[in-house]
Formats: sequence, C-alpha cells, structure tokens
Amino acid sequence: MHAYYFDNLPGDQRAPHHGEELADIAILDKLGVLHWQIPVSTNGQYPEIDAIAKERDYKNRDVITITKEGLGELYESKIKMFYEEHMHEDEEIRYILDGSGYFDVREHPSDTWIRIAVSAGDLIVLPAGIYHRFTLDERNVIQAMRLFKDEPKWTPYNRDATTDTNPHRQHYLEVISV
Ligand code: KMT
Ligand code: NI
Repeated sequence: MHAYYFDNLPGDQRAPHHGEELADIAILDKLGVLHWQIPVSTNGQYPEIDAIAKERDYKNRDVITITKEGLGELYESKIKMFYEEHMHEDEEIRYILDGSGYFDVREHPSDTWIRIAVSAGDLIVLPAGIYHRFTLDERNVIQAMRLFKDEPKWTPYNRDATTDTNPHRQHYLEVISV
C-alpha cells in the first residue's frame, strides 16, 4: 500500500494521477484510516483476518470481484457509483485478495484527495464518516473480501449539504481533530 496526493487533472480515473507531492503513509493515521499488510493465504484460512475481525466485531464477510466479465451490464454503472464521493455511517473494510485499485480519501481540512494504491494482501479500514471513493486501476481487476459489523449493507451517502451535518460525519471530524 502506498499513498500520494491526487493530481486533480482531468482524464481516466484509472490512471495513477500521481501529484507532485508525496504523502507519508502516516497521514492515513491522522485521517483515521487503519491498514495492515497480511499475505494472502493459499489454503483458504485467514487466521490474522479472523483475529482482527473478532477484536473489531466484524461478524460477516463476503467476496466481491470487480471485472467487466464479473459484473456484466452493471459494470459501467457500478464503476461510476464507486467513484462518486460519498460517506457511510459504518466502517468500510476491505481485504484485497487479488488485483489492485485506488481508494481516494479526502484529507481534512484541506479537502484534497489522497490516493491510496491497494493490492493483494492489503487490509484497509475507512472510518465511518470519511469522504472517499474507489476506482479500479489500469489493470481493471480487483477481488476483495468485504467485512461487515452487521448484515452486508452499507449505504453510500453521496456528499452534499446533508452529509456535512450527518452525525457520523460530525463524530468523525471530532475524533480526528483530537
Ligand atoms: C466500495 O464500496 O467502494 C466497494 O466495495 C468497491 C471497492 S472493493 C475493492
Ligand atoms: Ni464507500
């Protein structure tokens, strides 16, 4: 996993968009983004993931494969939806099993995008209330385990005036400001 400032230039969202300025991975700590590197198992057992899931109360999980073939006619609309800036009222927890992609998160208070490049073995937890988006990269394939505290539901709230005052957003801002 590595992180850098997004260049904000127009063009394919899948391109690296590597800005001039480097971002220290420590910036993720400041934004409340948790991350681990856990080599992907070849036997279907995930003891380290299980331990983190137990400690953090992630009761459910599934596996999503994002490819043109896998998503069929939903592909373009899904890709667009993942890339709309949004927040959730719960954590977004993804363990990358294969392929790669980018999670963009908003730095606060500058509101600049930090691009986080993830690939197999990266476990990332985006805190509730953080503004973010996701895109495939130019390899066009990712497979990820999604972990959930409760049943597999995580409503995206696209950023607007109401998300700015959402209690989960407000709570997030309080937590990262201490
Ligand atoms: C999401 O919520 O943005 C997704 O599940 C897509 C990314 S999973 C690697
Ligand atoms: Ni999300």
